[in-house]
Amino acid sequence: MTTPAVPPARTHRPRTPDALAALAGLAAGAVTVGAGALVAIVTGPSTDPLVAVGAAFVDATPAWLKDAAVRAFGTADKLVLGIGEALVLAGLAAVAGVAARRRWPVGAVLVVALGGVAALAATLRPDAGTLAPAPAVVGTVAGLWTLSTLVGRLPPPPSRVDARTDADAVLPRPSPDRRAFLRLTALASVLGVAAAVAGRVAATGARGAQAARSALRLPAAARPAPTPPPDVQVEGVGPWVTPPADFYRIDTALVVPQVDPSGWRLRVRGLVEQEVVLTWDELLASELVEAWVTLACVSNAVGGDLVGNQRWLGLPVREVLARAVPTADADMVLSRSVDGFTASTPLEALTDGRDALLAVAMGGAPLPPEHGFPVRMVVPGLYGYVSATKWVTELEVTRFDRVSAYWTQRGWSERGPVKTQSRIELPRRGADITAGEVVVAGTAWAQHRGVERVQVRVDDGPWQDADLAADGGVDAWRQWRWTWPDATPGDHVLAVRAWDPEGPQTGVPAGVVPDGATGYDTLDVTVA
Ligand SMILES: Nc1nc2c(c(=O)[nH]1)N[C@H]1C(S)=C(S)[C@@H](COP(=O)(O)O)O[C@H]1N2
Ligand SMILES: [Mo]
Repeated sequence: MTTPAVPPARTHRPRTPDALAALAGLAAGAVTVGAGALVAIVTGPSTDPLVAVGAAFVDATPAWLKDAAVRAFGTADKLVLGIGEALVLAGLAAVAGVAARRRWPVGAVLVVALGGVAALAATLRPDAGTLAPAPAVVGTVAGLWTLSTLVGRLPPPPSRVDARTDADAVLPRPSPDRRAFLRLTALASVLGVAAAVAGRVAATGARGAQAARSALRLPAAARPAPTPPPDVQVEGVGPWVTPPADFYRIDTALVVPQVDPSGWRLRVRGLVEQEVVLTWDELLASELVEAWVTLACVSNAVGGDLVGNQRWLGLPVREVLARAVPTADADMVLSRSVDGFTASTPLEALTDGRDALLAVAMGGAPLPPEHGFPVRMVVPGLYGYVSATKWVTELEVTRFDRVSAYWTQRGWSERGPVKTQSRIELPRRGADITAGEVVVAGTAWAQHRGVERVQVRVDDGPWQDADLAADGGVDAWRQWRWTWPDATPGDHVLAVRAWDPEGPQTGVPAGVVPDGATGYDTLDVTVA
């Protein structure tokens, strides 16, 4: 490519300054985000303009869209949201740059409007302090200043000058002015991005909570969980105990809340005779119990993997409720997390003797930050969205007819008992299968009721009983195995169903909204 000796043709002239103005807009956008992230180191990660706007977006998400996002992206939904937000912001920043060169007030108003949205979003967060809008305000000021500095170095738009001077004003390619502009723009962009990264790292590294977590020595359980018999595990089926690192993560938190246990409190209030405040030290000094509980997400599709089994250590919720003494008219406990998420749990499920816990440990170690450190709820038999509040700080004893929880306000059912389900894990999808004996196996769950029986069906044949693996407890899932004695060459469809004490799971297909999917998990196989 050669540089034309003659200035570019007329049609190029208006485009070049616009392209440069768009770059100026992008640089100003980067500075805005970076300055905001730096201020958010002080004011808290949830006040970061990008985080605050993303969180407001998440909170405004109706059930069907959340469902679609989880279905399409699984637990990468947050990453996808972040990328989408960055792309939208980049587009708007480029537009602001172009507008600012043509008519400065238009560009400036656009920047201020964007900053205003971020400031408002940060202010409306449930955990917002008085300084919540500060990152957005400081970011907007820094962005405006960057934009005016950069755009001021560009030639004015054609409408402001006559055609002749405009032609002269276009910066020729090798011009020192143009190079200085590009250098300045690049510098602003790099500084902005670096500040954004530094701010994010500093905010999520929140040393208080992390250090406290690594220094933590957990007390022994007053009632340890039974050691599961080795034959809870069927060979080839996913692990009966889900490693914490593989445990599904579902929540609305764009940045993992960093809660320092030394400042943690659980307040029990509402329809109680006596308000109770529980500190971290009091919690650890209590008689803690341990239980195997399989946690499931209401967004888990039939055959899906938003379900996991673990050993939880914690204080039974009924113990703190007993100290508070709920009044006779109460029928629900609204648990609330530091980030404002709420779940509505029937009071009965917390007091009927099941192992509903204020859990502090998972698999013998303090809760991982993304699974609720320092304290979360775990209630056997209920989907996570109505029971498993992570980073929990408040229990409001109340009534279903008075308040509704986070997901109920967005179209999900106010109650969410786990539906009996089963899935096929062997043969693996796409595996080569030869005629003769074929092992079919998988997992079934009916938390707090228990899996009584699992059956497999080949094509339109009769349901046949599978062997159940050892029972690891009524609140945990159960593996199963069936030997298909005479798989014949050709295409077949395998289906599975589990039974709880009330009978077989329903085969009627239903989606996850509003209270969990139903239907049989099936597997298409080709036998060679
Ligand atoms: N604070 C908070 N707790 C929460 C949620 C949330 O969005 N915020 N999501 C709930 C949902 S929908 C589920 S399924 C479980 C998932 O817990 P896990 O991420 O530890 O698997 O957490 C529950 N607790
Ligand atoms: Mo969930």
